[in-house]
Amino acid sequence: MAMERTYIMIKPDGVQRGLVGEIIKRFEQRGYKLGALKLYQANEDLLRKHYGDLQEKPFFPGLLKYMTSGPVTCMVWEGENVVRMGRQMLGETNPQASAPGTIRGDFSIVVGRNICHGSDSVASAEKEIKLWFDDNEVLAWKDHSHAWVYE
Ligand code: DAT
Ligand code: MG
Repeated sequence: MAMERTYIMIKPDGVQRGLVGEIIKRFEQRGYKLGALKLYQANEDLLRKHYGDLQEKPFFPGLLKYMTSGPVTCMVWEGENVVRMGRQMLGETNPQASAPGTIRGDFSIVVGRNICHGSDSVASAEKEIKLWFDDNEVLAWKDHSHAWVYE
């Protein structure tokens, strides 16, 4: 299985509710490696690019308002199969369909306040990482626990 990168973002409700540390902790403890991290105020332009496929949806104006209502926390996480595993850790889009033990299943109730974003494919992860980070913000570094996480 190839090493992958995914784009994980804690949405404004997750930041406001003090869940940044909890969410970082879950990815760290699983064994994934942090590649980039920043607190960021998103604007509509960037969000239209990020959520390009949803622009025609009736909830899109509300989604823009929500996502620009305060800072988000932008992260790159790296590791084996991290795109799919990251989505699994987040839970379903609708928190009420999310199992307990997932981030959305543990910390949220409605789809319009679902706490976090995770890339849905390797291709969208690479696109989203480029969109939210400059090249020099994403770091390559040697993780001392690599040999203890992987065979
Ligand atoms: P996901 O975030 O699980 O990848 P998505 O890409 O389909 O889900 O939608 C992006 C976000 O848009 C989602 O996290 C919350 C919002 N959203 C999706 N469907 C919605 C709906 N029916 N009503 C309100 N917001 C919705
Ligand atoms: Mg999505």
